[in-house]
Amino acid sequence: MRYFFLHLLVFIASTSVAQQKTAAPLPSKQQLAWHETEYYLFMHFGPNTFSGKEWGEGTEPADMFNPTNLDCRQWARVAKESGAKGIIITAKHHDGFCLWPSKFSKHTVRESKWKNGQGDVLKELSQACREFGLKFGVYISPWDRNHPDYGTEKYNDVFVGMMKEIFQNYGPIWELWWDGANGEGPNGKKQVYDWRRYENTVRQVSPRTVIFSDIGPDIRWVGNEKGIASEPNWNFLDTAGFKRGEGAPPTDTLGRGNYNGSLWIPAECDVSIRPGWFWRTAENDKVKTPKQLFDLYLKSVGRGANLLLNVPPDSRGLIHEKDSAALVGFKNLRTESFGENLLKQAETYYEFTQRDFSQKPFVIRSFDSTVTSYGINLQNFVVKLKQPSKVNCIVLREAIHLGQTVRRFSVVLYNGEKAIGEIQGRSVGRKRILTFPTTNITSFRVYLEDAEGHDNISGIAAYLIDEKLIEK
Ligand code: FUL
Repeated sequence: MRYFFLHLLVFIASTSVAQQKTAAPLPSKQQLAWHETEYYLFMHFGPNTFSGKEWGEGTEPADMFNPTNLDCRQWARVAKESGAKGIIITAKHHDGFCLWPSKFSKHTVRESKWKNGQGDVLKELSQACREFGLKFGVYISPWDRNHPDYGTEKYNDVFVGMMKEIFQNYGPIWELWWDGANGEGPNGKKQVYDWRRYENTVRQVSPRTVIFSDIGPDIRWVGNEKGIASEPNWNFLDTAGFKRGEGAPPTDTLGRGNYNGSLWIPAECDVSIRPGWFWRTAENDKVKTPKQLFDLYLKSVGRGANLLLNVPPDSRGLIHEKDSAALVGFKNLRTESFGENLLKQAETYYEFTQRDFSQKPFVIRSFDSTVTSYGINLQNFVVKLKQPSKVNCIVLREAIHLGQTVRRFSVVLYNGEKAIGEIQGRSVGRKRILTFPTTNITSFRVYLEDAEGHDNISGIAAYLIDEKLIEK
């Protein structure tokens, strides 16, 4: 803790973009854009929606898939209204049923009664996403309990062929979600997945797609299915020697990342709004409440990760009323909570200290959590509020295009000269939401400890949110 600075009366700051050395690795352009998507929906849909199973056997008749009223525009509208930035659909789950008429399978929408075999969920959903300005992503399970070639080398051709079909017919595909599961197929054999070939295919056919799996290459699994990121959460991972699925790093490593990891592979938190991944009537009364969803938001997005919230369409082919109501409530809580940045009212009162005292005092303008284009290179700084205010939430952002360099920080709350509270943490990353008991403050200081002189805080905000949302 650098209390040395506490007694300094002169606050000096600089707006210059920190261009000193940044720690490698850095995010790719696609990863940076992905970070900004923050929260989006997962949709598990397929024969399981009609059978009530979580993992279909692959022997379910294709006719089982028969939504009575499928409306992908409704899905997109609900997603949009809830503030989600995209939708990732299970194009093929472990049961092998394809939601598009793939020429590589005989177990698809084409073989179902739905729309007399003329339907195509990927087509309808990709169009709806485009119409509503949402990103479109696809989950595709390499494990296939239906395909006769599964367990043989030929299946790798099938899987590659399916991915190509998807990219060519329904692209652009924003995120591709690879499930690492590797069970037995209809012939009792497990497949030896040719991950290298799969990855090369995606890079070749759709270089802008970000690929998720336990170990990336672009986005990693957070190590749990509860929607919770670790604190700290490093955007780095070492993948050498690890495999997808059973050979993946321990789940707590996936959660935290590697402090000095060699690759930029940030965490995505997947979780379902219901107990299961697929819709079933019995769980209509078990939909998570807006408050629970808000709490997950704090523990995922608020720890620098992204939130992938599963909202499974029902057997009508619609997002159930209970789920859409919860999503609207969730959206409202975020709007109410983060609608008024208390630091915005008095931007001329921001004062920042820097070690270099030769500079003139400088007031930073429009310094809020939406600023991403620059960082300020400070060891610590003070934020003075215009008037004493009740605060229980402070949000920090790091200019991650310059890397993730903040390794430890603390925020000291002041009322006048008196320090009345302190919040400590380790990682900041794309966004760090700190909550604490409501405190009446006049200023606070942010200390970037272990700073090496190239830390880049690019955004800061303070809020007073409903205490019920953050009570322990
Ligand atoms: C897991 C699957 O086995 C679950 O069914 C679900 O799709 C989840 C998101 O990934 O690996």
